[in-house]
Amino acid sequence: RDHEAHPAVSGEGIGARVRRKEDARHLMGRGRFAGDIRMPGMSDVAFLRSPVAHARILAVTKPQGHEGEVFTSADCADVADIITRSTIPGYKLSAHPPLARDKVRFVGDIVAMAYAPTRAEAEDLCEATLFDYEELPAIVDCDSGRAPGAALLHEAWGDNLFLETSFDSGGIEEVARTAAVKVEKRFRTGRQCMHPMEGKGLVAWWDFQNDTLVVNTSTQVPHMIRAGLAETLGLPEAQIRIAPPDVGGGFGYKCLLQPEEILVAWLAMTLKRPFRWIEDRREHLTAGANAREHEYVITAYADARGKLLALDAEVAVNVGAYSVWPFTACLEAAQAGGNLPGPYIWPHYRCKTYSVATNKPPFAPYRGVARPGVCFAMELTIDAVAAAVGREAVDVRAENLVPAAAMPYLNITKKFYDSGDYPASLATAREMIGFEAIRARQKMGEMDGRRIGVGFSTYTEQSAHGTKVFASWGTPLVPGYEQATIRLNPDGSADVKAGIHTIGQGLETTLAQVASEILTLPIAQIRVTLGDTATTPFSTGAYASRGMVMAGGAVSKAAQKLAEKVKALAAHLMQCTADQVRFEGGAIHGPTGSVTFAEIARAWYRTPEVLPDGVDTGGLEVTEGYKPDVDTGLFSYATHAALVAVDVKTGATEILDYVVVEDCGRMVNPMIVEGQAYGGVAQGVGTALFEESTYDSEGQPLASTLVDYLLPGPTELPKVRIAHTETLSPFSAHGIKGVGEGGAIAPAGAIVNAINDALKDLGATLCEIPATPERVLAALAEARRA
Ligand code: MCN
Ligand code: SMO
Repeated sequence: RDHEAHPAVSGEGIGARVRRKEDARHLMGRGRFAGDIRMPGMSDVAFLRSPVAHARILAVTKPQGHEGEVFTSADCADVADIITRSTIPGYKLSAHPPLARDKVRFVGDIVAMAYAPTRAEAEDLCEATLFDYEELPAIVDCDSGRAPGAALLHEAWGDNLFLETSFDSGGIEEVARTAAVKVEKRFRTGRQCMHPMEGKGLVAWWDFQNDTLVVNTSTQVPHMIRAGLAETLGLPEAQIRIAPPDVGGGFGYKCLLQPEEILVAWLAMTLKRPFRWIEDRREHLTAGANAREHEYVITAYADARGKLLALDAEVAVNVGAYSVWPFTACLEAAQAGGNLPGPYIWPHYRCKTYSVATNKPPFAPYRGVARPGVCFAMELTIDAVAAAVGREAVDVRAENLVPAAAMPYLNITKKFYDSGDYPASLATAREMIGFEAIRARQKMGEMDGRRIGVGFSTYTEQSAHGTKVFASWGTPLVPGYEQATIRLNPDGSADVKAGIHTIGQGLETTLAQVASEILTLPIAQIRVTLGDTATTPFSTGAYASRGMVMAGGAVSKAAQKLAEKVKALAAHLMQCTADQVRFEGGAIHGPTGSVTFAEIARAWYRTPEVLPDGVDTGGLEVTEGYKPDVDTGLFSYATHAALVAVDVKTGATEILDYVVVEDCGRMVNPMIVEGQAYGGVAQGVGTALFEESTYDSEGQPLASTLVDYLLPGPTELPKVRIAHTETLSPFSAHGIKGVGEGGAIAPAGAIVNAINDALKDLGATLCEIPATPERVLAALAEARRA
């Protein structure tokens, strides 16, 4: 790790490599997750799930003597279907009854719910509930979903497409006639589950004191979940409190309104007692929302040196049975179309996307959203263009990246790349991985007979999504703002409260660092409380790599307003003017002396009568909202480089070296940024080599345990060497950009390019992930046949 590159700045403000505040409780087992909550009289909830992928429900028989403890759709008629609207023209609405009504549309769709004193008893009640189904043909892949005469998931639609989009910059035909090089490729990415360390879970109960439904749910987006529950339960939003406990990872999975969440909350609202549901791994593997199943058909045109001229693409995404709330089923495909050109200059671009409804679980955002697939397809395309013109891919890549001199750059799909030096990041990665030495080593061959290869992958990561970005995506349920409150306490410490939540990504520390940057208080004296809708200002939530910029910006603005108030009081106490007051080392200095934050607080809270007229009577508490100076999001970027060894006898791949050169503007905490990059790479290695949620032709999930669904562990992960550059965004507070998803975007591109580099003498090329041993051997066999 590159610890020395950026020494901590003085103090604990922005840029300081301080230890995370939240880690003390987590490392000592003192965290409080949904599964840790105990309440008197609490019942456990279990769900009965459809065993078939597509069927009509004919009849239900509940176990005798337990009618009041088992619920089917008929018992919950007052629960509204999950219907997720969008303003995108042509988008088709799906209605997802939290308890299936007439039809089931995927294995795992909920058909009944039971509660009992223990989970085991609740599961027994589910098992004793019998359903008669009339099975219907299952749609499992995009081709059969789009085939004429296909069985329909949502009969009224007339086809199985949530949405089709097309983009055309014009000029493709002209280029196609004249371009020296034409490369045609098909790529496919496997379906994935998200596997946060803690699965989804919640406790819901009725608070008689405040006449309020309280939901302790493991979520990334508490304020949005409140709106979603209000909509589906028909309870006023003000009568719902979302008080999320600690969240053991979210990665996108926990930014949906889940049917289980609605149903458990409904039980608490209806029966006025506490209920709990904790997702188990099998539920997560077979019924929880999925991500990443993309198919690409790409034609790229270039000149004889590999200068990119035009890109013609089709993307189909297998998005499952229903639109999730609040993102719809179309986020993935629409993002894929918008992001495919990547960090490169493409003079012409045409793209059609299809969001295909299938009898699989719904699609949710997962770290990187569309971009891990997009980056994989684009980076393999670049290598294919380079192969076609007989040059090193790393050189072709460098010549086509948007150069620093062109920043800010509006790309072909109107993405506003605000700042950065993409070629420099590639050059650094090339140097760090030791590109020339690897080429020399390849000529010598490996002692153990394996083949080594090197691959690169460069991407942009849109971050800091605000109101206008979400509006342009057509998701009216997502407000896009962040706000924060800061208060100076009587003891001179500060409280920061924000509606965004902490999900493992470190905001408890980094938001304190932002406040410390302004006030110079040590972060131990800044308490950060997040997510509880009863005590925090309205928020959108922690996803889309927006937390640091948006909530950080709000904390910064609020702290600056608070600083003005403090300075006015300090000026009075020190008999000087406010502009003579400055903060340093947690104290307040004037021309002739200093006071402490505690003295200021005491003056306001305990002896307000001594304060002169004209002193602000608004108190020492400020709430502010924030948005960056551009409405288009801010773009971080990185280059990843991988060195792999492939065993052509077994097809196994080992990652020998891995380099990340990243730029997220000003790093608030470089240690956390490195953790983000490392964690993202771990998930990206899963995408590249291991993880796939496979289904048979009848829509039955085949990977229902962690023996079938392979997650990479420490032994599969490389030592990641990370280097940073800090190109400050000119458009955000402190020049900060987001970083939360980036690590997961690039690995598949870099690793599979490296595998293909290792196999290039044998004429084998992989175009599908995960690059399992079977797929490597199949590619080798195909090369031998050709
Ligand atoms: N940060 C920083 N300096 C910057 C940018 C970020 O120090 N210039 C730190 C901050 O602590 C910030 C974190 O890095 O919280 C991630 O930054 P940001 O990109 O703003 O992302 P969010 O805070 O909005 O977190 C969500 C993001 C997403 S979208 C996914 S998916 C993901 C990710 O964060 N899920 C995570 N990282 C995760 N990390 C953990 N441990 N658990 C998850 O569920
Ligand atoms: S997938 Mo991240 O929660 O946007």
